[in-house]
Amino acid sequence: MNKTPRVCVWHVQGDTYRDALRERLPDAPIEAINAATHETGEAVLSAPDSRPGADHAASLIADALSSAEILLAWKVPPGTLTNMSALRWVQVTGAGVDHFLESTELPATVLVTRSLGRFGIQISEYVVGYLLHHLIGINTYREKQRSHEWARNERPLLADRTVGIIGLGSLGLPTATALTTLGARVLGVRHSGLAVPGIDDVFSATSWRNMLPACDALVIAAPKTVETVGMIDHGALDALPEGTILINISRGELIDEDALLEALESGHLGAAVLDVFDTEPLPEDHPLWDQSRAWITPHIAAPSEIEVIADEFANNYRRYVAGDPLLNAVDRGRGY
Ligand code: OXD
Repeated sequence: MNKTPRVCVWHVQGDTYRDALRERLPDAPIEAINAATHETGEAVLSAPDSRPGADHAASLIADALSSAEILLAWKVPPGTLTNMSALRWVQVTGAGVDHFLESTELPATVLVTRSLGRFGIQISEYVVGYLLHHLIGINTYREKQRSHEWARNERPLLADRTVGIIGLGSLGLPTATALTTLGARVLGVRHSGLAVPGIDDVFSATSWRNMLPACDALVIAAPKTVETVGMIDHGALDALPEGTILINISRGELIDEDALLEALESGHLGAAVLDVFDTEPLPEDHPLWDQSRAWITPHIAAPSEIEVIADEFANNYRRYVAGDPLLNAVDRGRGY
């Protein structure tokens, strides 16, 4: 085992990540390539800083890639991994690793780990925040304030509601806990269907549709896999009660977008809170922007915090060098 395996960071905040990692791992050779955008991961052609003064950025980037045994990245554009012949391990800075697992350029022998960050807390705050916003009617009162109107609405409680959560992993479970703390009844879906303490009823990969008629709100927190793509289809949306609030913090591809638009237009869905989309950024002319029942955020439900991710990576780097099993390793066959 090489005692100081080379690391390449590829990220929109590549330089900041590199500096945070160098503080934690002073002996590790770490270079950064700055990406232009989160969505494409395309590189900004600036040279890795360890060879200042060089003006052949592209060839320096190629060197950084070809010598790196470890990659820390959110997303890299097609053609990148094929230039990383020494690559043995990829740590993704986010929760979802689908874009790496789907890449035909990633050799089967390369280890993939994901980050935990504080994503569980962030997602639970996002979900609870939007649910309370809708139940209290914050937006309605704001509008009434504009016209100096003193008018009361119904005041439904989260504590009287049932929330279904698809995916009871590191994102779904903390959300379930936060909701149960507030008194909501929580149902959940996990592949095995095995019971989870605190969750009223757990459904499996084959029985999950039976949960839908009981849900006042449905949270999609499952990873994107061959099994989950398109699972929220016409049938699933129809099975939800009239007025259900749908929240998607996973991947856009889990929902059939045409079916979603229809369910919003008809008013069958009360609201869809959407942080993720088939295409990101959501194209400017996409009909969801103008759909009044859609609440759109730009993939910010659980942002990666550099200091937290750097701690996680440094911990795993030390384990890698020591030959210990890596934390948060992904089962590439299962897809999460
Ligand atoms: C994700 C993330 O996986 O933002 O979507 O971490």
